Amino acid sequence: MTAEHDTLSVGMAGYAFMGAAHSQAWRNAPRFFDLPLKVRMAAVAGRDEAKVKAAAEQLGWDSTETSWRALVDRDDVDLIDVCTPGDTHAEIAIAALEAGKHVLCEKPLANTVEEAEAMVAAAEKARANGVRSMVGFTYRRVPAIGLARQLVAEGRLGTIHHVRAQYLQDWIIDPQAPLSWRLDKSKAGSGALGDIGAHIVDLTQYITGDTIATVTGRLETFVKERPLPSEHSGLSGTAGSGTGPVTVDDAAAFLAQFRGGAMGVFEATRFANGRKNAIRIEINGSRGSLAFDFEDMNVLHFFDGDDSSTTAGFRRILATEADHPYVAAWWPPGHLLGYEHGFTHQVVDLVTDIAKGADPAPSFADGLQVQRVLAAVEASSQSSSWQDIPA
Ligand code: 4PW
Repeated sequence: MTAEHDTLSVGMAGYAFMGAAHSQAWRNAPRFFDLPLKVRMAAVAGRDEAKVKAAAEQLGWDSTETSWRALVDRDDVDLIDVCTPGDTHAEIAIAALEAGKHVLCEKPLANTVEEAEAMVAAAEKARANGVRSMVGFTYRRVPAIGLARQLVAEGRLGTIHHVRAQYLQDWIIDPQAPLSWRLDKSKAGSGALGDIGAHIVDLTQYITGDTIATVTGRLETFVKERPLPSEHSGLSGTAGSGTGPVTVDDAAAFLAQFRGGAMGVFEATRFANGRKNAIRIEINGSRGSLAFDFEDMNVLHFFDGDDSSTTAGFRRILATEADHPYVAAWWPPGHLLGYEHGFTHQVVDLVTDIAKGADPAPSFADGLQVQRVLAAVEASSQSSSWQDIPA
């Protein structure tokens, strides 16, 4: 921690889409929530000096560095927030943990199981010295998702039989959409599987409190060659001249068996024409069911099997009451929250745990477990077989 022990001083690596989302979270969390520590947005790092300076100005960082290593070396930085592509996660996070800095790392934790294992080992070693780490499965922090988990934990769904989850996007349906880093295996590790499939693996395990034991699936790349990008922005960027091969999956589909006995059906795709960021989850249990869609993220649908059959039906719960997770700090009921609030809630939980000396969740070990599921789906697609995930 900094000279003043009441302040958590943050350094962020990367400043694109995720960097912007994290920046607003570091800025807003102390303004809306009563945090146990002050937050200082000390520095942001990026390779291009002019661009990183402009980003710092726009996103609200006090200073800049042109390498992540310089950020890790700074004495006035207590926490490193890793918002870079997956191929750099392990190197940055491990160096930061070894330097005694807390780490928040974007998902998926790494590009391979081996990298994720090394990150977990570094996190466990650093933990002995009070250093904390967390992986950014942000959608856990949507109030309706928190409510879903609560209902399952209270037994309102009974024994879970079915877990159905889809993450549907369409931002590369145009074959002329450029070959951004998310379509390059050496940078991203995998495609729809790791980028968005990782979220539904984490979310379903989080809501049910169960873990996936075995999977069988298929990966598909519909467009195998794309224009090289002239510029990256948002998810995709703009096309330049020349083309290159797409080295990741455009879509992934898999079946899963949960350890507790539930059957899972999963689908992650960037080719669901018309679906922008639909994270759809439906869970059916012996006592009830619930359903969620991120494109209507303030709502949780709940079917209570104990209701009288004459009036039973899915009820639409608007998860904006003060007693729903995180909501009390924001607006009156019915005044909706959005995509960015999950990132803010993530910062709130992380800062609170750091101050308390508690272990934040999801941990790097949770990130490794998701990575193992992703690797198993990939192996299953290659071998047309079921693949077990170690407990
Ligand atoms: O939630 C998704 C992310 O995890 C976003 O829609 C984009 O895809 C950005 O990264 C992933």
